[in-house]
Amino acid sequence: MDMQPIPARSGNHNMENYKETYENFKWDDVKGNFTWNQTGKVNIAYEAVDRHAENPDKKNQPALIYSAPDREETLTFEDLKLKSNQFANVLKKHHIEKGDRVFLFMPRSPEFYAAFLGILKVGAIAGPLFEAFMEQAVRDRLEDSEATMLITTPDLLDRVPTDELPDLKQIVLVGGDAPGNYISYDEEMEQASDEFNIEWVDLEDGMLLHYTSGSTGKPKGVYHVHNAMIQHYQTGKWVLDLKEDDVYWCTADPGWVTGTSYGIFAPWLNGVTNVVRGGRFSPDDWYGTIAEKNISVWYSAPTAFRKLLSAGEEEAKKHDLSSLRHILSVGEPLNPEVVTWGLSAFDLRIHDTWWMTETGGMLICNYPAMDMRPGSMGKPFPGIEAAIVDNEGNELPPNQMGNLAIKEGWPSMMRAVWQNPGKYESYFLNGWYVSGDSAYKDEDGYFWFQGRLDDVINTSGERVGPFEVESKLIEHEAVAEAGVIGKPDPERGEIIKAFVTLRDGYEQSDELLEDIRQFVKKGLSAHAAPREIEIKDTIPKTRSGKIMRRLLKSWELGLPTGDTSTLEE
Ligand code: 6R9
Repeated sequence: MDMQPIPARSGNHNMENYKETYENFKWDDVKGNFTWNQTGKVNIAYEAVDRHAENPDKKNQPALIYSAPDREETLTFEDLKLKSNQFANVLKKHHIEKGDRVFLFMPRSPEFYAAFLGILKVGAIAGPLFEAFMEQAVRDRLEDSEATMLITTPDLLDRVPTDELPDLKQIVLVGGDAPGNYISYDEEMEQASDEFNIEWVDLEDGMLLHYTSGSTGKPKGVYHVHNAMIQHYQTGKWVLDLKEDDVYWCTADPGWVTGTSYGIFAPWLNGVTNVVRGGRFSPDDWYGTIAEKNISVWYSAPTAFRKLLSAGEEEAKKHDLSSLRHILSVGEPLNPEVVTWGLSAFDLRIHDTWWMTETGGMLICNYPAMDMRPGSMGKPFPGIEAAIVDNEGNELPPNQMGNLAIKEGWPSMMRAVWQNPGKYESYFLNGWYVSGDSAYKDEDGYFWFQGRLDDVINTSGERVGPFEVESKLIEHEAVAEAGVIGKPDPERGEIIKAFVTLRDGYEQSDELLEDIRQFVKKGLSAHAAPREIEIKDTIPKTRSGKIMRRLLKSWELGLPTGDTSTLEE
């Protein structure tokens, strides 16, 4: 679909002199917005919350509006400061120190946000895990990070294999009783003081571990430091276009990077009211949330927009969505069709943004201040040098497809892959961070996403590593070998398709296929469970034993199979 550019919004946005700003911007200029620039005392939680709580004009402003079908609660910046102080005291009482890994495995709730900030206030490293993870996914992440404390709920406890996690010394239970050796969140919070001396850290000290999937091996721990606040703040200002009286809603769960960088840090660093909606997605619920909470800035994902689109425009028109003034998207390619739909459903542009867990913050974006070309991810953020490079790290001319790469060294860049320096190094080539995405850049500097260069699957905006799914599949008693690919799907972007061979004595049946599917769902997570499973006689492998997922994909899509010279007999 070829569409005309959609013009910039005129006036009244945070990036007024777009061209000038672009040319003159230096990351150093952003530092003046933080108290540490004067005091030398650094902590991202202080900048995000306490700073506003100490400002008489802001302390009573709602910081968090938590809303779920069964619960509504509002915390001001002052409330959030005190609650996170209390939790920091709980952590101190239980000997959590700077640099310790403290994981959170629970649904979004006010307790989650207080605990998350408390972890940062003691200088520890927070590891948020998506609540839908099952035992294997939880175990892998806690094992690799050597987390010593986990904060979870009684419901989720049976997915935490404590006897296999020798480093995990303490578990805090949120809600309900805390038997035996468990620490009760409610009881300890009641007793804890709401005064706390924040642990001042270095800008380069760790604050966050997000596990994410690659094409090989188990998920890796992407390590972020306090310095990321510089990027969270400034992209919040210029891309999310946050202003102090906005009511902002980021739909992502903090188990994913969007839910921390832009579901916690960007709004609060900018002193903006942040809405968190719990419960399940439905068009009525989401439109209702916008209308009821008067959402003005909304950051979501193509998969959600596509579902809203298929629900029909009447569904949108049932609600008063007039509070909306700015909409953004991340996670997958934003189809031009969706942009067109957005124009008519909301009378607003949907602004695509591109970035990754590893980049910690937005890098290529559509700004309110620029003309948008539907289908393009936009242009690099000021201060970001992006290019298309070949496999040797040489820049390619416009309109040539290649590796989307970023010049090393932006503020929110990951600083390590946890316990895996080799993996970290492998991202960099010739001074470039190489993303694993393919793209091209047009003559005017707009970037256009083309696809992944590795086998990573993007299903409904969630990154799934085929290796993790294959490993789980072959644990099933009937499965001998497995190969997993992403298969294009109009609503979900891709779905997970598994090819498996059966062990002797097992026959193909619908029950068996469903059993295998459920096995992955219950062992790993719902979003990693294959929607399609196909039985094969053999799984194609290279002579060195690597599964040839590319070949499986070509077969599936009826494409030419290309070079198969490395195929095993
Ligand atoms: C923030 C986030 C990263 C991968 C990335 C790319 C895909 C993200 C996109 C996009 C097309 C966009 N992706 N944004 N593809 N257009 N605007 O999503 O992080 O979960 O690590 O995923 O998602 O393939 O490499 P993460």
